[in-house]
Amino acid sequence: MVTSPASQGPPDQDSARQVPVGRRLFLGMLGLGVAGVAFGATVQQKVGQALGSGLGRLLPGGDNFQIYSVSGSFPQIAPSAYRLEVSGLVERAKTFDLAALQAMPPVQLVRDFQCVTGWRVPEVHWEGVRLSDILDAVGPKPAAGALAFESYDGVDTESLTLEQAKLPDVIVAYRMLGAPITVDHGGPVRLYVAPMFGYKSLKWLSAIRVVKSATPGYWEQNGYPVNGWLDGSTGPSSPTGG
Ligand SMILES: Nc1nc2c(c(=O)[nH]1)N[C@H]1C(S)=C(S)[C@@H](COP(=O)(O)O)O[C@H]1N2
Ligand SMILES: [Mo]
Repeated sequence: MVTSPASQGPPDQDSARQVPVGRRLFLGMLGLGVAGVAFGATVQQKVGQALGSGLGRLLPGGDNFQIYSVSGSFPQIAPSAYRLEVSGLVERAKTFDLAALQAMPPVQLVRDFQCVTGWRVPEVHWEGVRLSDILDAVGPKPAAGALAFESYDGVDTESLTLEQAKLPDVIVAYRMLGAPITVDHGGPVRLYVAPMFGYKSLKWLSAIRVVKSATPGYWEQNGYPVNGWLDGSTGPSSPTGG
């Protein structure tokens, strides 16, 4: 599964975990020409430990994700140090810590996770809070039309229109695969945009800026389709064919 041609049989969890993460990452980057994918030895070691920690046994089907980091690093944020800053065109800018997010009404989703490069993980469990609940807490101003997302990695960015952000299956997630989100998967908190391809689900989410209109994110600037909808449609906001 690490080389992930669709023709391969069921992935072997143990051999998958033994493949150095730098290699997994490199494979994921082929064709994009993205720079800065080199890993420091320490990071590789830490990630190796994370991957060897038994994640694959938490769920039937296992953790068949490929691990991505365009910055070449995995930000280590202690849960107690985590902050999500929400600002911009809002009535009440707010900073949420992990406890504040966990005190909000939780939502659970079980969906297939799909990267545009072709790999897919069936029935991944997620838990977090609706982005729409966070928006309700800050009160977008009338001029607000989109959201810009920032990562603790300082490199990856994403965007959604305000309308997309209000969909009930767009969440700020703090659990994934039946456990708190691990560092390699973008923990303590990442975005999970269920109706779109994986690149929209920004890891190590640090800030949400409410803005007037959407600016293409990192992956879109590197050639990924701005249309991130999994079903290839133009989405609920504009009927297919429009
Ligand atoms: N900060 C950050 N978020 C990211 C990425 C990344 O490189 N950096 N890669 C994206 C892509 S292309 C995919 S498919 C998923 C992969 O999630 P995973 O690394 O947990 O498997 O994360 C997305 N979010
Ligand atoms: Mo991806």
